[in-house]
Amino acid sequence: MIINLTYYHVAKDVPEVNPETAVVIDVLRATTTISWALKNGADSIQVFADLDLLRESAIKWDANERLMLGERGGKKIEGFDLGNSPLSVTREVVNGKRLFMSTTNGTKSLQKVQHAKHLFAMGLPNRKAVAEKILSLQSENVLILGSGWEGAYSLEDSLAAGALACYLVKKCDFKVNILNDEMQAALTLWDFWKNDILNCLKTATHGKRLTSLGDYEDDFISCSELDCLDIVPAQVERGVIRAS
Ligand code: 3SL
Repeated sequence: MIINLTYYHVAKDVPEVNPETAVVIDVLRATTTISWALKNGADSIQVFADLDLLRESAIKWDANERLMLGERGGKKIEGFDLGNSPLSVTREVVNGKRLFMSTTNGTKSLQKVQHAKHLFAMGLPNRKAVAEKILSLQSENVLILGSGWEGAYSLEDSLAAGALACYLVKKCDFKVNILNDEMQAALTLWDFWKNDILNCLKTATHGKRLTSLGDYEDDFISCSELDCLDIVPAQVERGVIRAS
């Protein structure tokens, strides 16, 4: 048995094939928010790239059981219930609800690989949980996709891709093949920053963007915490994610 690992840092680079297992990463902050929302009892999260489609779908849902959340350019979308902070998806707010979500980059990455047999969303807090799920599935081909920023590379997603690959290489009883240079570089990046994750997130361009928008210190802390969540957000039907 082998695991072949490939990493793409932006959706447009992903080849038009349906991967067996895909893991989407948006450390700052979509996949961290998704993981915390499910941990805090959200029923499910439906992701959209298009805001009109999101509104059309949300309106059909019982008003007491739905929330619209998301951001554009880091800022909450007007008329939405929540922005995209992992701190906002508390149990009191999300428990039992369907979350209709759209973000600048993360939800687009999730849509890009929505035809994968298994699709998971991962941030640093649930790195171990997702890695253990992959090992239990014995998937031979795992495609890891970062979200970047509007088509550009992001340091923090590559860091998390390296963190996932590092865990798999260490814990896997069988051979792990690193299939592309991006995956190799992500592993090196993880090795460099693994003891200073918070600083890495703040150094990243998107970290600096958030810092310029206001006080995001608690978001940075939440997004940088490693292996503290036992949640595996998994796509259960096209565009709909539940805890598994
Ligand atoms: O780009 C995204 O998908 C977001 O996660 C960005 S933000 O951190 O909410 O600004």
